[in-house]
Amino acid sequence: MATNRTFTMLKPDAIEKGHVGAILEKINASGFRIVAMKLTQMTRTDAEAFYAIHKERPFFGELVKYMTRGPIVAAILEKDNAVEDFRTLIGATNPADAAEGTIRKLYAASIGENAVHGSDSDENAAIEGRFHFSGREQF
Ligand code: FUP
Repeated sequence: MATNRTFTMLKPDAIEKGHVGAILEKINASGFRIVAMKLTQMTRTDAEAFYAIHKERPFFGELVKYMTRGPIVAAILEKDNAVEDFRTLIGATNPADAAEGTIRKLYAASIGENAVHGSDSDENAAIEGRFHFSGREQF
């Protein structure tokens, strides 16, 4: 079923390398509207909870360290078929496998530091949006 919202994070490597402007430009040019957005930094507890599904994986410790080492930009995006279209825009998890022109192909260094997150389902988009944005924000 088509939906209209997804959730993204521009990860610490994207901010460190100064790619925030270019990535947001691409997101806007691809027809997504920014519904909510903030610069924030995840605590270790935040990152462990956000990525709890991966807690048994060998890369979990590195993932938590990476996601907490500096600020991220968290945002809720709106567009028809948002979840699927945003996954297409960012490309494969491993930038080596990502299609030409995708955000990860352009800006990600490796599977471990892949510049951007995109929700993988409508249900997770709602959960992840709530994780980062309290009910106080108006959107
Ligand atoms: P994605 O949905 O494309 O963000 O990818 P996953 O949910 O499978 O993975 C979440 C994050 O875990 C990735 F963005 C980076 C990290 N990861 C690794 O470091 N190594 C792996 O083999 C897989 C994922």
